[in-house]
Amino acid sequence: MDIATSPAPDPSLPAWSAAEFEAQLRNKGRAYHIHHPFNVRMNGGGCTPEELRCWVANRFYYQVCIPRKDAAILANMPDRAHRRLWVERILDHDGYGDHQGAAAGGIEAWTRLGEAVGIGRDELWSLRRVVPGVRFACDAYVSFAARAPWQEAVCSSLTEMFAPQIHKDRLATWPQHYPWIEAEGLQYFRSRIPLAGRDVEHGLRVTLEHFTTRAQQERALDILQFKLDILWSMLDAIEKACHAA
Ligand code: AHQ
Repeated sequence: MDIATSPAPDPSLPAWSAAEFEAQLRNKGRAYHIHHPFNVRMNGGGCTPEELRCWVANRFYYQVCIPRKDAAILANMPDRAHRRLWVERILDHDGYGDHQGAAAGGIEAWTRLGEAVGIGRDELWSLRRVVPGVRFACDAYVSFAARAPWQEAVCSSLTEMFAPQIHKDRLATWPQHYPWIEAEGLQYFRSRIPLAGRDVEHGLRVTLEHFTTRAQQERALDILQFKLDILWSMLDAIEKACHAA
């Protein structure tokens, strides 16, 4: 599958410098789901416990799709140096070693978030609460990552340039607005802040090195917009389903 692309730019236009290209990528943050009305309402304390449970249960599907998405990219990576960095992302979510405590991985931490908001492990892992729009968006992400050239799939992960702020917002607002959620349940958000920074360092280096002509750089912006749309449409589907909850 391919993504919607903007009309080809004037071929005489020069490529952006690396600094300008990075600024263009970061400027896409205006469409990040931190600005989605549901996210604004959630971090403003406007969600009911049932709406939070609905969000956690639906975002769980995104979380369990991430390591599968990353494994698909890994399979397309010919260079060991890149694979050595990329494989860390899978372990971050699936865990490593004895899979206990911090080594249990992000999916386990999200399961603890589920229990903290009142969803049992079996209920969360059953995926019964995942709504069609969320399943469709996540499956589109995994499908794109598996089929696109690995550098394009890496570029699509760059929404994480904006992720530290959204995690910090939750850590800053949920304890005050949702004191009934035990603090341990928020560990996932705490853990992602340094990991997102590490991911972006590698992802941005690959992107700035691979997309060098103006047309390629415009495609990189389209790829990032595709992923921004995935996150945004997930919240559209969650808002519709959860508000009804
Ligand atoms: O918890 C998140 C995560 O592990 C990742 C990996 C990365 C990717 O490979 O696309 N993106 C991502 C994101 C995570 N959390 C989202 C959130 O709002 O909690 C943000 C999301 C992202 O910005 O892409």
